[in-house]
Amino acid sequence: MSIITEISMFLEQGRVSKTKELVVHALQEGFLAQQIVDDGLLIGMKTISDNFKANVIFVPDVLLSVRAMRAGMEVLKPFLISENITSKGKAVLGTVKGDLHDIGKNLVKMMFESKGIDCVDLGTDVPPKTFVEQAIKEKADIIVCSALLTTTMTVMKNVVKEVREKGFDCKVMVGGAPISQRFCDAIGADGYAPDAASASDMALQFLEEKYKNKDKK
Ligand code: B1M
Repeated sequence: MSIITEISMFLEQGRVSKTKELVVHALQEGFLAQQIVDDGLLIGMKTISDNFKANVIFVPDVLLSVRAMRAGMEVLKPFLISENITSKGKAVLGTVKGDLHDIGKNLVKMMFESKGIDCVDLGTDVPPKTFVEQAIKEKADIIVCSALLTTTMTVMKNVVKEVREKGFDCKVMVGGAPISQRFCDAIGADGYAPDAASASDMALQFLEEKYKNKDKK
């Protein structure tokens, strides 16, 4: 079994120190940090996510795997930053008002950072006004809204409304278990992504498009 597969396996088992130890070894063996994230940590997290949805595993298992993911990412962060030396843009992220679920949002943040996108994390329970005020203050290119509850997903509509009313040049991306492309279209958001990896790919596309013909400020 390759060391990268072992990393996925230990992450799935929620083995925090073992995951961290193997990430260190993988770096020593010459694997790129990005490869360890994509083929090791995120593959493990995808299995966790799938098993969770299928009720094969439960909250404590997820929380342990998330801790293992964080431990691995802590080791990799400096390497990811140096592999992506220049910042590709900035995003403000948060879980919408009334909603305290942050595991998915934190994964999105990690993926963005691993792709060289600076992140300002507003945390959970974030009102629409705060998303927009902070985006303007930080000169962000993208606002990322996460929601896990059918009762809070509607808050995203007000984030879009607030951004458009302020006339601020910024994409609004939405995601989270109850969100769909149809919902994204209905509220006029710029993009929906079903998971953290595709969210970061979409964000990179938006940034490439925005800075194609102009320098980043
Ligand atoms: Co809650 N919870 N929870 N919960 N919780 C759900 C969401 C629920 C589906 C469980 C259920 O009933 N089966 C249900 C919602 C039902 C509904 O609205 N349809 C629910 C409920 C009802 C509640 C409470 C109301 C329970 C209560 O108190 N009666 C309460 C609400 C509190 C609040 O927020 N105000 C509550 C509380 C909690 C805990 C605090 C115990 C805990 C959260 C801990 C934390 O986040 N720090 C918790 C948890 C852990 C869950 C489940 C079990 C797991 C969620 C999770 O972390 N998944 C969840 C059941 C489930 O999903 N099967 C459930 C793993 C995570 C990696 O996936 O967040 O979906 P996810 O992120 C994915 C994608 O969605 C995507 O990327 C990630 C994968 O790469 N993504 C984005 C997420 N955000 C994105 C943003 C993007 C793009 C992609 O932007 C572009």
